[in-house]
This record gives sequence, structure tokens and C-alpha cells, in this order.
Amino acid sequence: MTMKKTAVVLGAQWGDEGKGKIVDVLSERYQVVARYAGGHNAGHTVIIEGKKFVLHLIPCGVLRPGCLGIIGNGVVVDPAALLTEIRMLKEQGLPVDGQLFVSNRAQVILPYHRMIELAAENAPGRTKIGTTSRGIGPAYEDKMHRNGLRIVDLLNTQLLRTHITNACNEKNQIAHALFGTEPLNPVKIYEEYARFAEQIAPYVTDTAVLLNKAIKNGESVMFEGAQGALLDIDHGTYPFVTSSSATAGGAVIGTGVGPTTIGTVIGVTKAYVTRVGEGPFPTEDFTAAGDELRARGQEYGATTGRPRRCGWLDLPLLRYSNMINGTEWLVVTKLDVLDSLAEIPVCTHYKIDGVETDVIPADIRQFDRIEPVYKNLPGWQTSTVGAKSFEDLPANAQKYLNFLEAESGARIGMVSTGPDRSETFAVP
Ligand code: 2SA
Ligand code: MG
Repeated sequence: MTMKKTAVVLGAQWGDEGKGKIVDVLSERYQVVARYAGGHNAGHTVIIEGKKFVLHLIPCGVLRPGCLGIIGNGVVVDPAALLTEIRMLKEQGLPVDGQLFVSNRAQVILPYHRMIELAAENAPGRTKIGTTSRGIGPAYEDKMHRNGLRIVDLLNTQLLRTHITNACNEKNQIAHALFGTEPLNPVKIYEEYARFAEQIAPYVTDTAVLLNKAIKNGESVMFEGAQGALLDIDHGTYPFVTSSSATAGGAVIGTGVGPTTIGTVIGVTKAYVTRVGEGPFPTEDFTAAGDELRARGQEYGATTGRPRRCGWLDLPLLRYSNMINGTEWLVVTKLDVLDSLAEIPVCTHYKIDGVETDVIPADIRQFDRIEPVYKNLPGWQTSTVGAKSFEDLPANAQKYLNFLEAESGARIGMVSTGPDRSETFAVP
């Protein structure tokens, strides 16, 4: 897999494709890793020599000594979550100070964001999204409404007090009127967040300047996506999406580099599909076979522990994802989860009202009318765990990957057959 000096690594499906592990593996070749979207709703799991790290907010690159981690302006930062993660890394002996930088333009998640989200998710007449309850949506709402608190404002005590007092009073009224929610105490929030501000201050900088300087100096930069392309606010299965730009384009907006800076786009896809939360999922398998995928793939949310919905590879969606991201390379993960199957269904196209189509409907209601058309590929029924090369794979596993590649519109550059760093191989 040839990679330029800058690369975006992102989820090609609905998240949980194994981006954490892949960013960790590829970060060996990069000096800087920057998160550009989402917040602590993400759950990026990395296993290094049997030791498991789950990162939510801090880019996985910091697990490599010397690799700079950047939390870009496109991220929404929960200060408590950030400090917990910093503490966890320090306890594990990882040097965070001087290696982690947070954008002064990133938005801050405040307690009333969580309050409003929890109330709205369960309110009658509202579409339940199945969010992670981290306050992500309401924080981005305030950003777009030009009413948000940015990290630079968090560090300004006077401004922080005024903002929290006004915003909290307003949100309390709204939440009470709409959802009957108990009010939050702005004084308590201010005191708590003023303390957080002091602890976060040493990490705060203009990360766009830092990144652009690094790129000018010839340093290599990886942009680490969160969630997945189909959860993108514009291009995903709206309204069942997250509230940020999870596609490759988000890397530009969410970090402050120009579009021509992006060298390589790498999409991470599972060998099957999962989704957590509500929303359409044409190839979802409700039978025992779906349960078996969940059990073998340990498909439970890394942030919330929710069981993930499981189903089969959906090529129309993968082609769409590769199109909107301009994906050059695919990394296929969790191939080993399919090891025991005699036959593997793959959705090659859709039928809507009996008519064959490859179009991904913008109208969410049309998803109900989708009839996935499957091709059954022969399984390999041998273990692929820890395979060291493409040639090492059983013939039918090779055929499965060749079919995926031929139909997806991108090349497979790497395959993962287990959770550890070492259980990955490049495809020539
Ligand atoms: P939110 O909380 O506003 O971003 O939720 C909106 C939708 O986005 C989905 N979403 C996710 N999907 C997969 N993985 C995510 N991260 C965690 C993980 C999730 C977890 O890695 O497992 O632990 O449950 C993630 N974050 C957001 C969410 O399910 C909604 O459909
Ligand atoms: Mg995840």
C-alpha cells in the first residue's frame, strides 16, 4: 500500500471498522496524527502486545513514542473526558505532555448538551437516533448556531462565567419547557469547568498553524477519522447519523489544512457490516447467523457497550462510500470472523420495487423498500487468524477479497485477521 506523506484513514461503513488498530499500525510511518471530527462518542481500540487501550478523544498515534497527537478544530471536546484519557495514558507510562495538542478553536461539550440530548432522545414525537449520549449533537448544534463555547473561550475565566451563566439558564428553560427536565446549576458548572480549563491549558494551541508548519517542513501527517462515512452529517443515512463530517473532506475542515494537502485516502472496512444505533441497514441479518457474527466478532460498543447490529458486506454502500471519500486504498478488517462459514452472502446490488439499482436513496423511507440481492461466495472454513501474507490465506478467502476489490472501486492495500498490531499484512 503506497501512502503519500499525508493520509486520511477513515471508516468506510458505520464506524467500528477497526480504525483504531489500523491507525496504530500505519502510524509507524507518520510523525503526526490528527483527529478531525466527532468527540468521545468514538471508541478506538488498540491492542499492543496483549495490552488493550481504548481511546475516545485522543488520536491513537500518541501510543507511539514521539508521534504527535492533535485534536483538531472539528472535534467537540468534553474536558472531563479529555482529562480522564490523559490520566489513563500517563498511568500507563505514556508521555502525553509535549506530545498532545488541542485546537484552541475546538468546541467544548458542556453538561447541558448531555441533558438536552438525553431528554430529546426519549421525547415523544422525536426521531430516536440511538446516540451515545455524550452530548455530541447538541454541542455541534450550538457550534452551527454560533452559540458554542470554544476551547479558547474556556481558557478565559471571565468569558467562561458569562457564557455558562447565560447558556445554562437558556438551556434549563428549554429543557424544562420541552422535556420537563430538572435544571442544572450554572455556578457549579462554572467552578468545575474553570478547574478543567487550568488543567487543559498546557495542551492548547493553534493546531492549524502547527500542522501546516509540520507539512511545510516535510513531516508526515495522518488524519484519523471517527465514526464512519455512512454516519456523516451530509452524506450518511440522515437523520440516523452523527453530527460531524466523518468523510475524508472533514479532515480539511476539521484541522485547517488545504484540500490539496491530502495525499492518500484509506477506507477501513470490515469483511462484513455492523451498525450501532437506529437507522437503515439493508443487509442486517436478524437470524442466528447475525448473532454468530456478533459473538465471533465481539461486536459490542467500545464506548457504550451496546450490542452492534450485524450483517453482510454491502457493495452498493461500499462503492458509495468509496466515491464520496475518493478512497484509493481499502483496509479489510476482521476477515477471520468469517472463518467458520460454509457460504458467505455478499450484497452485490439492490432492488427497489423490483427494479435493480445501485443508487443510494437520499430519502430514508426508500431504504425500507430495498431488497438486497446477494451472491453467495464459498467460505474457507479454516482459521485465517494471524495470517502473514495474502498467499497464506486459503484460496476461497483470497477469492472473497478479490471479489470485494473488483466490485468496490478501490484497491485492497492491507488485511487484518486479529486484534493485535502484529495480526496485519500488506497486500502487494
Ligand atoms: P452520536 O452520539 O450523536 O454521535 O450518535 C449518532 C449516531 O452515530 C453513531 N455512533 C457510532 N457508531 C459506531 N461507533 C461509535 N463509537 C462507539 C464504538 C459507539 C458505542 O466505537 O463502539 O460504544 O456505542 C459511534 N459513535 C456514534 C451512534 O450509534 C448513532 O447512530
Ligand atoms: Mg468504534
